[in-house]
Amino acid sequence: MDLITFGESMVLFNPDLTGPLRYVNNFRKSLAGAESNVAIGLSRLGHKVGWFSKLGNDEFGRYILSVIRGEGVDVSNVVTDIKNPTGILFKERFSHVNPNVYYYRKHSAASNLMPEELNEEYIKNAKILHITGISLALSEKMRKSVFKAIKIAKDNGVLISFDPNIRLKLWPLEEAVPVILEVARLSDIILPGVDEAELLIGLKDPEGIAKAFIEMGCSTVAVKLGKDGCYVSNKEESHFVPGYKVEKVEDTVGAGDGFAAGFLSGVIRELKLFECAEYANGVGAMATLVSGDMEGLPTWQQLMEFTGKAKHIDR
Ligand code: KDG
Repeated sequence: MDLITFGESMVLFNPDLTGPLRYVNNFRKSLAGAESNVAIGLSRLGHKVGWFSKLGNDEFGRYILSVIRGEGVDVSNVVTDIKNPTGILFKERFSHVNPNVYYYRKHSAASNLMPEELNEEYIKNAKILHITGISLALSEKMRKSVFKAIKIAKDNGVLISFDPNIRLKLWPLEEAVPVILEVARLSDIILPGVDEAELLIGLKDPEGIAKAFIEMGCSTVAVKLGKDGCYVSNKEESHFVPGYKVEKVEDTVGAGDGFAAGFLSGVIRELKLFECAEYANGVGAMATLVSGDMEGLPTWQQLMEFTGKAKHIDR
């Protein structure tokens, strides 16, 4: 596999109206989950990707499995939980701010994924292991699973990519910071948002942030700057890479996962740091054009057209 990742995927219920959920009667069902978003993004970009988790023995679990499998992602290591249900979440949309997210995932199947349920061979044989801070927040078991996966990866020369993905609805900042920084120190590639970095290390300027993570031991840092693009750095070079202008943002949730997929696609293709950043910005921007957490993620051809590197032929 070019990359494997694991974490909780959930059924997302998206309201058909803006405003408080108590007035909404209709929802569109779709898929959410930071790690599966990255896996699907990379699969659409043409890579061999695996995702695993623990799913409930229920219709929502079967739905998630079939969607992710249908996107061409390997799901052969997914575990079924006969006791606990698949998690779900609702979005609540208002036109002036990012959507609110309400989780129903306490004691979910995924938060019960245990270290002994990891397939060592599967992790050992991947080029990259991608993890996020969401898994660290879910439960003690899941946190231990992440640290075990990191250990297997490090012992076998598998590159570790880490998106801190701070979710303050899942754990308090005081608990999150030391754990996330511990994982950051073990990671090769780190993809923090500029606001997340401020929460983690108290710095606001992208150059200072990148320098701090490189001093912690990361070899590559991509600081996400939202619509302004990103700042990327490794030991040899650094660049500010501007973002792409989009006409109408439909949904910002999932843009960071799109960014990760675009960046990691560049890493897998062994592109220059600057190009990895361009593609990260491109996929991140495209993810915001469509409602839903992963629906807007492009194929490689679509990304080339969006970034002006190929011509679009519409008929
Ligand atoms: O990054 C997008 C994710 O936040 C979303 O798909 C849901 O995984 C999710 C979470 O835990 O918030």
